[in-house]
Amino acid sequence: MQAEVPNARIPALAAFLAENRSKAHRVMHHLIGLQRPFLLQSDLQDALEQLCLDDDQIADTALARALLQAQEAAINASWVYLALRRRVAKWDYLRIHLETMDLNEVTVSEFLRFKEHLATGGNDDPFGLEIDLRPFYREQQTLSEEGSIGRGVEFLNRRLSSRLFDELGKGDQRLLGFLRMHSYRGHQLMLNDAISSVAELRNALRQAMIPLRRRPSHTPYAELSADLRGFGFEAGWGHDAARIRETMGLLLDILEAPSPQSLESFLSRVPMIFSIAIVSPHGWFGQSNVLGRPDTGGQVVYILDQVRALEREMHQRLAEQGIDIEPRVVVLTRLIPESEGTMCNERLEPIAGTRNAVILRVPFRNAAGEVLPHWVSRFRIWPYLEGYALDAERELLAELGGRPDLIIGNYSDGNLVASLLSQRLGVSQCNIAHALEKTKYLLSDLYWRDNEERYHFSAQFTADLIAINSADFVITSTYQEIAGTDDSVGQYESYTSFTMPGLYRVVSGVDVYDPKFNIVSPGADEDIYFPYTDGERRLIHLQDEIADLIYGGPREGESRGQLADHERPLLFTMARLDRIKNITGLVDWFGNSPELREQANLVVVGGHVDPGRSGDDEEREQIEAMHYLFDHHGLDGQVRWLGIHLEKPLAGELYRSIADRRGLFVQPALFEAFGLTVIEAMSCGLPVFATRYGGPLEIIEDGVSGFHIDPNHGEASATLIADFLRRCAEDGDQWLALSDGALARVEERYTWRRYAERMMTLSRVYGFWKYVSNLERTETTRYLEMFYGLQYRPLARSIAQ
Ligand code: UDP
Ligand code: LCN
Repeated sequence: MQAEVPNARIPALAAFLAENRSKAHRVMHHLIGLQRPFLLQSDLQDALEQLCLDDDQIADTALARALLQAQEAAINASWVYLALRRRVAKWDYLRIHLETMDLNEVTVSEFLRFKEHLATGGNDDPFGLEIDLRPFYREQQTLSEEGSIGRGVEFLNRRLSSRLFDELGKGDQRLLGFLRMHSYRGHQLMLNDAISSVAELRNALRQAMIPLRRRPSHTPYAELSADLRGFGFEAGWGHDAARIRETMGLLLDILEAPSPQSLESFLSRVPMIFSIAIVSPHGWFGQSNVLGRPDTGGQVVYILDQVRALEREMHQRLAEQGIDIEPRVVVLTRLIPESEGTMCNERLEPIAGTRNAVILRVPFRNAAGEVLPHWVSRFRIWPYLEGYALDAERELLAELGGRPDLIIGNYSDGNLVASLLSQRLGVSQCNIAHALEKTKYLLSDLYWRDNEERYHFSAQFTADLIAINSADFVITSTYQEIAGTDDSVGQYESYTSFTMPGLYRVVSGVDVYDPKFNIVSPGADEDIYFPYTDGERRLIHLQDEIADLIYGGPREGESRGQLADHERPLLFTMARLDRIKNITGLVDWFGNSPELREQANLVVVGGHVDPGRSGDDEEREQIEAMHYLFDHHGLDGQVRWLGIHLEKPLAGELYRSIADRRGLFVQPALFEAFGLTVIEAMSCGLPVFATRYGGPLEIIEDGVSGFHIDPNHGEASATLIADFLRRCAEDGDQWLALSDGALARVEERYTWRRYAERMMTLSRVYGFWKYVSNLERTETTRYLEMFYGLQYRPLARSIAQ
């Protein structure tokens, strides 16, 4: 790892403060005058803007530049503490004395302590627990370039291949050991006992290649197996002579001089993954009637599509390697007896569109061991997870007839259960966050106690820290999910340092330069979300139903608003009615914008129109807010709100129908971790205006494949949309260019085919890595076990069951 270059801004800032005391004082005085102990990035920027209006020389000072770099300020009567983010995940902490203008750099621990002091009104604990995982990060194992973040597997391939090379005999020996350990239900694969040393392996490879070269390329493995076995090779090298030759050639290359490419190609062929367990305990997990419910959103769509893609890929790889085994994928979720018309009370449900993947549901039990009948919000499930993990393990082993080869966790709860299962079963663990709650709610760590009753973030953030650090690898949908952007903190990065006063302080919780992070973006089901121009595949029989949904009259308990003018283009949005999705925000912008109201109608699909049908407090609040906005702005003739769940084929056709009418999709979330609806709309060729906070910022190239909007500036967003509609009315090519841009972007980056291919390769490379470097993680595991036992368990147990 290269030594970090010091932040050049700091000496410049010190000099400025010393030489321009009165100017500096003016800035500081303004910040103190805001009378807030904590200022976030946007507050600091607003304050600076204000100051620059009064004095245009401030903008070009070292102090202004430092404030622009600051993500946070903590202020008391004597000091301003600043957290500067020099670049992605590289932070400096400093403090400025308000009278003397002295500047000192402080450690992250000191910075967090100061925050604790302010947040608790001086009641901070000088002996509070400090969590620091830095000593466990091996220097040589971390990336150094921010551009490499999220491409961990490439780094690992390079390291692995050079390690195999450097350590010559030792590295080869490890590879040999790895190849000898593969078997399936007692059947040895790859190598048998005839080969016990690297020299024998090389020799056997050369010997086997001679007859193999003489045989026609398409000679099936069955005709070659007896000869190969004689040399020491079992099934797994390929389904025909050509493939076997290639695989053996790759191994010979590696033994000669390993390169990252040959290592990855070789490992991607090793038959290691026959069964996968995918863990998603909390929600309504099913194939129908579950979407749009609180807690059950994109994660379910993602997992079901993922299962199909992974099973296909596993099947294909096993077939190519000449192994006649049906891969298994099991989605482990919760059995909910009071299933409200869903299949969530069924123990086993086959997954449509797969050969034999299933949903396996295991119930939660209360402290008395009784099955919990009702749904429990994802924010309150922590006390059930340990018992769930044990029950699920038993059922999983019975279902698969053995342990899985990979465990994939989903969301904070699934990742924690995946950690427990992986640890107990000795299986590789992959985490997928979908959304980390920490960055969604401002100051959710510092003021954790205020949110405890409703959200129990203390347990969730603790679980996150444990799961992230125990995972063998982490899949993210975007770069920004890991490390943010130049201006914003990444979701994982936000776990690097934070404090929950009275609980513990984290000075190093996650290292986003760790090669465990990999960006593998999901796609949208291509059978459902295809371009509006694909006439042959269009579901024409749904057109009347869609026209009725959009333009029809009232639907009892399911709709509000009836569109008066049928000629206008449609703005469409669809999401769960969470506060963070900001659908009410969009309706408000629309209501407030005469330009938008003149040019377009708005169609909203989400939630329930009748608050009595919702079992979720936050959703009910949003429903009430929607009704208020309809009344307040008089929207009934211009907004159609459908509180229904659409089956996927109907939703796909709806996106396309909106595109037929030259409409737009709007995703106005205050924060969106990734945003599957954005991908779905784009896959249908529907131009998208989506939030600049979160995944859509990366998915969409502004002005090329959609537009970014700022949900905090509704008026500006409404104007942007209205301007685009006006331009499209004058020149239809503008709409077409955006639509084509969206289609091209999705095809290039967001497909399940690419996802499955990457995922299967990653699991093998990390499996190999785990095998060759297993010992090195023991210390981390022990530390995490302690953290689990002493912090997580009491927090989880304190939540009422
Ligand atoms: N969805 C739906 N009906 C609804 C709301 C959402 O079918 O009423 C689907 C939508 O098509 C998408 C998923 O739910 O596939 C939402 O995923 P996204 O990533 O946009 O948001 P999340 O709900 O996961 O936060
Ligand atoms: C959860 C979210 O909040 C979305 O942004 C993602 O698209 C979804 O999960 C699937 O990963």
